[in-house]
Amino acid sequence: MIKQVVGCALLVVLAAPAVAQVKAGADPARFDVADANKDGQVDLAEYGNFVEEWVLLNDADRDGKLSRDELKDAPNPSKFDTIDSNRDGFLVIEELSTYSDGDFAAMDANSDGKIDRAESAQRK
Ligand SMILES: [Ca+2]
Ligand SMILES: [Ca+2]
Ligand SMILES: [Ca+2]
Repeated sequence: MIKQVVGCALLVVLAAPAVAQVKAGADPARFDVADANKDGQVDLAEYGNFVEEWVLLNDADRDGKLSRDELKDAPNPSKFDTIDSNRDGFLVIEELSTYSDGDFAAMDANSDGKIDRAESAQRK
Protein backbone atom coordinates (compact mmCIF):
# COMPACT_ATOMS: atom_id res chain seq x y z
CA MET A 1 0.00 0.00 0.00
CA ILE A 2 2.71 2.44 1.01
CA LYS A 3 4.68 1.52 -2.09
CA GLN A 4 1.68 2.38 -4.27
CA VAL A 5 1.19 5.77 -2.67
CA VAL A 6 4.86 6.69 -3.06
CA GLY A 7 4.89 5.41 -6.63
CA CYS A 8 1.85 7.47 -7.44
CA ALA A 9 3.25 10.65 -5.92
CA LEU A 10 6.47 10.16 -7.85
CA LEU A 11 4.54 9.64 -11.05
CA VAL A 12 2.63 12.86 -10.61
CA VAL A 13 5.86 14.76 -10.05
CA LEU A 14 7.68 13.16 -12.96
CA ALA A 15 4.89 13.22 -15.48
CA ALA A 16 3.10 16.45 -14.64
CA PRO A 17 5.03 18.75 -17.03
CA ALA A 18 4.47 16.43 -19.98
CA VAL A 19 0.80 15.69 -19.44
CA ALA A 20 -0.29 19.05 -20.80
CA GLN A 21 1.28 18.16 -24.14
CA VAL A 22 -0.72 14.95 -24.49
CA LYS A 23 -4.26 15.25 -25.69
CA ALA A 24 -6.94 13.78 -23.47
CA GLY A 25 -8.12 10.49 -24.88
CA ALA A 26 -4.72 9.55 -26.25
CA ASP A 27 -4.17 5.81 -26.31
CA PRO A 28 -0.91 3.84 -26.21
CA ALA A 29 -1.07 3.16 -29.94
CA ARG A 30 -0.58 6.84 -30.70
CA PHE A 31 2.88 6.60 -32.19
CA ASP A 32 3.59 10.29 -32.57
CA VAL A 33 2.68 11.06 -28.99
CA ALA A 34 4.83 8.24 -27.66
CA ASP A 35 7.83 9.29 -29.79
CA ALA A 36 8.86 12.05 -27.39
CA ASN A 37 12.13 12.99 -29.14
CA LYS A 38 10.58 12.74 -32.62
CA ASP A 39 13.28 10.51 -34.09
CA GLY A 40 10.69 8.30 -35.77
CA GLN A 41 11.21 5.45 -33.34
CA VAL A 42 9.77 4.68 -29.93
CA ASP A 43 12.23 3.11 -27.51
CA LEU A 44 11.28 1.30 -24.31
CA ALA A 45 11.82 4.38 -22.13
CA GLU A 46 9.57 6.50 -24.34
CA TYR A 47 6.98 3.76 -24.33
CA GLY A 48 7.14 3.46 -20.55
CA ASN A 49 6.74 7.21 -20.10
CA PHE A 50 3.84 7.21 -22.46
CA VAL A 51 2.09 4.44 -20.54
CA GLU A 52 2.59 6.40 -17.29
CA GLU A 53 1.09 9.54 -18.83
CA TRP A 54 -1.75 7.47 -20.20
CA VAL A 55 -2.52 6.23 -16.68
CA LEU A 56 -2.60 9.81 -15.37
CA LEU A 57 -4.87 10.93 -18.18
CA ASN A 58 -7.37 8.17 -17.55
CA ASP A 59 -7.22 8.12 -13.75
CA ALA A 60 -10.27 10.35 -13.27
CA ASP A 61 -10.40 10.05 -9.47
CA ARG A 62 -6.60 10.29 -9.09
CA ASP A 63 -6.29 7.25 -6.85
CA GLY A 64 -3.34 5.91 -8.82
CA LYS A 65 -5.36 3.00 -10.19
CA LEU A 66 -7.47 2.58 -13.28
CA SER A 67 -10.89 1.06 -12.71
CA ARG A 68 -12.96 -0.61 -15.39
CA ASP A 69 -15.22 2.42 -15.36
CA GLU A 70 -12.33 4.82 -15.94
CA LEU A 71 -11.34 2.75 -18.97
CA LYS A 72 -14.78 2.29 -20.46
CA ASP A 73 -13.78 4.42 -23.46
CA ALA A 74 -10.45 2.66 -23.99
CA PRO A 75 -9.92 1.09 -27.42
CA ASN A 76 -9.53 -2.48 -26.13
CA PRO A 77 -11.65 -2.95 -23.01
CA SER A 78 -11.26 -6.71 -23.36
CA LYS A 79 -7.57 -6.34 -22.49
CA PHE A 80 -8.48 -5.19 -18.98
CA ASP A 81 -8.61 -8.73 -17.60
CA THR A 82 -5.36 -9.63 -19.34
CA ILE A 83 -3.52 -6.71 -17.77
CA ASP A 84 -5.16 -7.01 -14.34
CA SER A 85 -2.84 -9.80 -13.25
CA ASN A 86 -3.94 -9.87 -9.60
CA ARG A 87 -7.65 -9.74 -10.57
CA ASP A 88 -8.54 -6.95 -8.13
CA GLY A 89 -10.49 -5.00 -10.73
CA PHE A 90 -7.94 -2.18 -10.93
CA LEU A 91 -4.93 -1.63 -13.12
CA VAL A 92 -1.88 -0.17 -11.40
CA ILE A 93 1.23 1.11 -13.15
CA GLU A 94 3.17 -2.05 -12.21
CA GLU A 95 0.62 -4.23 -14.00
CA LEU A 96 0.55 -1.93 -17.00
CA SER A 97 4.35 -1.79 -17.15
CA THR A 98 4.59 -5.56 -17.09
CA TYR A 99 2.05 -5.75 -19.86
CA SER A 100 3.55 -2.93 -21.93
CA ASP A 101 7.04 -4.47 -21.75
CA GLY A 102 5.61 -7.61 -23.34
CA ASP A 103 3.59 -5.52 -25.74
CA PHE A 104 6.70 -3.60 -26.72
CA ALA A 105 8.69 -6.78 -27.32
CA ALA A 106 5.84 -8.17 -29.43
CA MET A 107 5.78 -5.04 -31.60
CA ASP A 108 9.56 -4.82 -31.95
CA ALA A 109 9.67 -7.21 -34.88
CA ASN A 110 13.40 -6.89 -35.57
CA SER A 111 14.32 -6.79 -31.84
CA ASP A 112 16.45 -3.65 -32.06
CA GLY A 113 14.88 -2.21 -28.91
CA LYS A 114 12.93 0.39 -30.83
CA ILE A 115 9.58 0.44 -32.53
CA ASP A 116 9.48 2.22 -35.85
CA ARG A 117 6.39 3.40 -37.63
CA ALA A 118 6.11 0.26 -39.76
CA GLU A 119 6.32 -2.01 -36.74
CA SER A 120 3.75 0.11 -34.96
CA ALA A 121 1.39 -0.12 -37.91
CA GLN A 122 1.56 -3.91 -37.87
CA ARG A 123 0.29 -4.00 -34.33
CA LYS A 124 -2.88 -6.00 -34.11
CA1 LIG B 1 12.05 8.30 -30.16
CA1 LIG C 1 -8.59 5.61 -10.64
CA1 LIG D 1 -4.85 -5.23 -10.49
